[in-house]
Amino acid sequence: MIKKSISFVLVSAFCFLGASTFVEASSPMGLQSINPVESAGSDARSQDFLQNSLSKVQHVINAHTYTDLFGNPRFNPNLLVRVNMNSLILPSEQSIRAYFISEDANYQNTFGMTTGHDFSLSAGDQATIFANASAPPLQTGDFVDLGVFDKGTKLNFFLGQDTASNPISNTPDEETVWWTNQLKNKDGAQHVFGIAIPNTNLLLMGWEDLSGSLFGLNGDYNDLFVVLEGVATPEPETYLILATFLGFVILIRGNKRQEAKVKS
Ligand SMILES: [Ca+2]
Ligand SMILES: [Ca+2]
Ligand SMILES: [Ca+2]
Repeated sequence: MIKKSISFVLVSAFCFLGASTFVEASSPMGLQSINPVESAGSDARSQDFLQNSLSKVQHVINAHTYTDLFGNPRFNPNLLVRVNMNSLILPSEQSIRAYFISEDANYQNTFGMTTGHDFSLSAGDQATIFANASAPPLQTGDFVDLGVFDKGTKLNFFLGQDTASNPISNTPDEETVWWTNQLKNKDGAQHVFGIAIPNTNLLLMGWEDLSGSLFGLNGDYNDLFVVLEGVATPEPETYLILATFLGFVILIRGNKRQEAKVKS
């Protein structure tokens, strides 16, 4: 009887401890975490983020979110403010941290990263940042220290679609793993919009978790909002702007030529 109550107390104590520590999905796709997730406000740097930066981040999210015909919010920053997420190259040595902001996703996605030209995910790699990028278990302001990266390092981020809901059966087959480098996506679609938060060293990412064949041009890009701290602002998506501009020029020229033909 005494033994039973002792074990009961032990089990209760264990459950209590379990509830107070962070609950994470176990290694989705066989990947390991880069560093543990730490609670919002648990050090001076993250307190500063909550007090001085979070409102700016939320302002930027709201400023670039509109309601579509079905009443659903869509995050869709225009081309002038989007940064080129395929050129996250560090201009100097940086200590980088990722903050979870929010998610509006039915899937339980995995957020992670690689560096350089490495877009392969193999079991055992230390690649996950938020193994389950869902709230709960995450709360706004929870963060992961990604480490200190050398000048010139190229950062690649990915979102694994629903890989946290059944981590055991998932393998890194990469069919529905979406990268900051659009060319690495099996559906060929862009899955992330990035915006630099003005007057800060913060970069906001808004992710779309559905395959491009399903969302078409109407992704809501709010399936995960993450902020990177310590990443200097990359170039804007100028190549897209330039391409659009050239498209217009060709169109106008083409029309003028046709007009000239009709007149002649
Ligand atoms: Ca969710
Ligand atoms: Ca979506
Ligand atoms: Ca969504």
